[in-house]
Amino acid sequence: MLQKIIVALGIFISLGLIWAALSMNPEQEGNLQGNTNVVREENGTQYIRITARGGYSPDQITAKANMPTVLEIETKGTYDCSSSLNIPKLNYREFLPATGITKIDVPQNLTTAPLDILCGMGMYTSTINFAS
Ligand SMILES: [Cu+2]
Repeated sequence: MLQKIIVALGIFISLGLIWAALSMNPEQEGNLQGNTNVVREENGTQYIRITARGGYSPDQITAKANMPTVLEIETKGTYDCSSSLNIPKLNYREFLPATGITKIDVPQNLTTAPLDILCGMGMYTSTINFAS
């Protein structure tokens, strides 16, 4: 009897752990993603991919300084405030489509100091740091 209860408890706890691991995974991936799929270079231009949904991910990015740069802001069923995009240094303030990729040019002379991206109310942010 006791053995059965222990086995049942074991299964119950295992399932709980698996469920917890599965449900945590997407967020962890987002945070651990780092720069691997975020910054890429093509034909002398640097592309920075940022996901806008419930905030901006990643929220800290390191890119190369003094390079023609294009931001690619990706929305995926984004209906929250992060679709209202504000980039003060670019005088950019637009509503993004709920789903899609919006490309924004960053002039090379603005790729030296950190560039802040904010939602319309300023509660979500992401910062691109340019390192030479
Ligand atoms: Cu907001």
